[in-house]
Amino acid sequence: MNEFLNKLTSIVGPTHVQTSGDLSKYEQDWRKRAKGKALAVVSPGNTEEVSLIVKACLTQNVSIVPQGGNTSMVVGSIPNETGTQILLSLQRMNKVRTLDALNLTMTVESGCVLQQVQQAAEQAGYLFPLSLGSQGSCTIGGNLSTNAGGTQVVRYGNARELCLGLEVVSATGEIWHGLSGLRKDNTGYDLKNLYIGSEGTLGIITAATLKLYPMPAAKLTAWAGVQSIEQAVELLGLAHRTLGPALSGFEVMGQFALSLVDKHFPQMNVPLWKENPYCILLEASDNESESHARAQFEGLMEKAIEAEIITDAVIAESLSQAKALWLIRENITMAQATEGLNIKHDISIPVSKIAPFVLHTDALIAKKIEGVNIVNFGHLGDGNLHYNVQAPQGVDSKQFLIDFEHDINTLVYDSVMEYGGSISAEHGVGSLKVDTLKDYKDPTALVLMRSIKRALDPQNIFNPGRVINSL
Ligand code: FAD
Ligand code: 2HG
Ligand code: ZN
Repeated sequence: MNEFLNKLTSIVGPTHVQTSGDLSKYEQDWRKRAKGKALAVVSPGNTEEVSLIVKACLTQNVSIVPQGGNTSMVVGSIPNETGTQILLSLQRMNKVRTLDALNLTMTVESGCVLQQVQQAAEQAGYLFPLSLGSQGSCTIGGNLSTNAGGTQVVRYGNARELCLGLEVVSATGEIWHGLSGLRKDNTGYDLKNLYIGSEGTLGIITAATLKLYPMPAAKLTAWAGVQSIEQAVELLGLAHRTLGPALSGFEVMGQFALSLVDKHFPQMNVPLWKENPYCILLEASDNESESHARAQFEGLMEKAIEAEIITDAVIAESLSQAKALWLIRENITMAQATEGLNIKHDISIPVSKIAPFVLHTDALIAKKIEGVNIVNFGHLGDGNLHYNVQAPQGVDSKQFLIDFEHDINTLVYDSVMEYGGSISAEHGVGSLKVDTLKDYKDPTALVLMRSIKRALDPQNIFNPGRVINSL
């Protein structure tokens, strides 16, 4: 093994192969659901180094766990406990390579932090719309590998839809130069879309060409209270009809989720939560003007109040007020983490079935566990709920997971299937949902997925055991 580590050192330099000291930021997932042990943490500085590392690992049959910002929700980016895998951190590969204003694209290395990509686009006068609560730490490589969603999908699509080309190191260590900025290219199988969403199991993404958009002339943000999940869905329909393509964000937040923000971040002054079972955060992005956007937005709110869909609303009057409203939404995850572990479900349901799903599933869970709390919030505009289940007041959250995680998962995912949904909308499968996927994914799809894995990674060198665990 020493010879192998020397080989890695000769590729990336001695300071970029770590085998001792505190490596917990690479070896432990942020929710502290699992901790692994790496043979070494290796941090390449360019694509050629990644290629040489993969070739070295192939000769020794050492598997590789790629990692960006390690913000995975599903324990996808840490090594297992064996101490035999290398952790490949892409964080040093963080250059913006080019920005092509006429083609509306930028090409960045995969270790660029999402916020850095957004800022580079903004400095050139453009918008890169992918937007997540973790944007200060997650990387674009991680976003593409998980096909991340976030809060702007209703208008711009998820990470897949924002990517035009990739550079990837394959499982033979070859470099696929696929950084095209083309919007049309029908020359065979869509390799880019195989790698996107593959969670590091098929290849290492080293760079990407991303779509840029003109900066909207105006953005408007509102916070509204509704009395039921049915009314939340009704408001979404009205927002689509009134705003058309200007609707750029539509988030739902249940009362218990907001009570956690109020409890752990009282300085945030959460509006309207005490008197409404759900609140909605709406955003419109307009390409015409502030006055046009405001007139349209205020029209929507008036209609919604007249039709008694919403009880009350606050429209942000300044950028800082809008930011403050978004900060409340983005901090629901941290408020949950402060409260203690809960059972997370990142689910997708057709929008038309969201209300019946929530009513049905809420009732089943309440019947099963007295006093249980449901942290229900998420990207309603995309039919994506974070339907998380929290221990009743006074019950230890770790013990709650030991006692109920399996049964609650079965209850929630069975219900998701009944309503035509998916067990992962945006966070992916990682390790946490591998077994669940086997039970809920179409069996033919699983066979095809295994064939793809065997064809592209015959030695099972990339992130083994994630997404699919038996080949
Ligand atoms: P990591 O966690 O490091 O890795 C994720 C997966 O991608 C792993 O399987 C890893 O092996 C693989 N991978 C990473 N980089 C590469 C690469 N270059 N090549 C190949 N494989 C690679 N997710 C959403 O979708 N929407 C949200 O709204 C959202 N909000 C969040 C809010 C908070 C506060 C937090 C903590 C997380 C949130 N997430 C969200 C989850 C997470 O941020 C995303 O999954 C993100 O895309 C992961 O990026 P990362 O760089 O941290 O990847
Ligand atoms: C979000 O939308 C994230 O804020 C996190 O996807 C969801 O905490 C969660 O369950
Ligand atoms: Zn989310």
